Amino acid sequence: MTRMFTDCEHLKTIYVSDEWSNASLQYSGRMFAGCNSLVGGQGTTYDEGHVDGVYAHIDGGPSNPGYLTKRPAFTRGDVNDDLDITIVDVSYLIDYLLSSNVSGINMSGADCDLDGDVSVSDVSVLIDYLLNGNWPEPVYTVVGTANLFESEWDLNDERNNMTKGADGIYRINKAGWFPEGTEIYFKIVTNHSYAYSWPAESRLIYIYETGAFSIDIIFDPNAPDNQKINIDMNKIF
Ligand SMILES: [Ca+2]
Ligand SMILES: [Ca+2]
Repeated sequence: MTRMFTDCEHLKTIYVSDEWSNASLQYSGRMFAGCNSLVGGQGTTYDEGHVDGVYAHIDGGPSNPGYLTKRPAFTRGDVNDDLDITIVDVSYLIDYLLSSNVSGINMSGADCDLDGDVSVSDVSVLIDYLLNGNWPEPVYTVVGTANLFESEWDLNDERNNMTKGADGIYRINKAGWFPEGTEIYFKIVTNHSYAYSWPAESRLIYIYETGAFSIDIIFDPNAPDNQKINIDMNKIF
């Protein structure tokens, strides 16, 4: 792989799968020489002191820098899985809807409205995205046990839709009186579907002491999975 990417000065990203390894790389002199625009998946930038195959691995950030980027399992809207979102994806999506032939289709990427299903509504969402560069605002709903949420695990109960704040964080407040030992379970779902929902199982709110409580459920869709949900609970009396 000597000089494999030498002077590819416009090359920004090199995608590889999890399977990639540089362990058996023998000849890699100047592999990345002159790749001034290259950036690894964790932000490692080109360094002329590291142009051979030592950096030919998935970027691990400052502690384990590399020039490569792990290929995502899917990219929203990239129906044909070529890492680009274009009008070609619309035609792949329509072909799939007409033929039900999944070959060449990344079904997760094709679910443009994130409702867990590939249907004609994904076509209009994808066309909108291509025209204006934005995906529609998702609807986040808390679904759970009726002791707090009034309905039992109902994906479509509008009363449990969360409200987005100016800070981009979604919130909902619920209140009720509960005897000690009450168990309240919930999940937060996207666009009335479990396809994108947190946490993976469900979250428990356990009432340790009989009383009336005000419970704020706070959701940050951009936080890492284990930090998306916060609960702020106050005993009123
Ligand atoms: Ca594509
Ligand atoms: Ca869909």
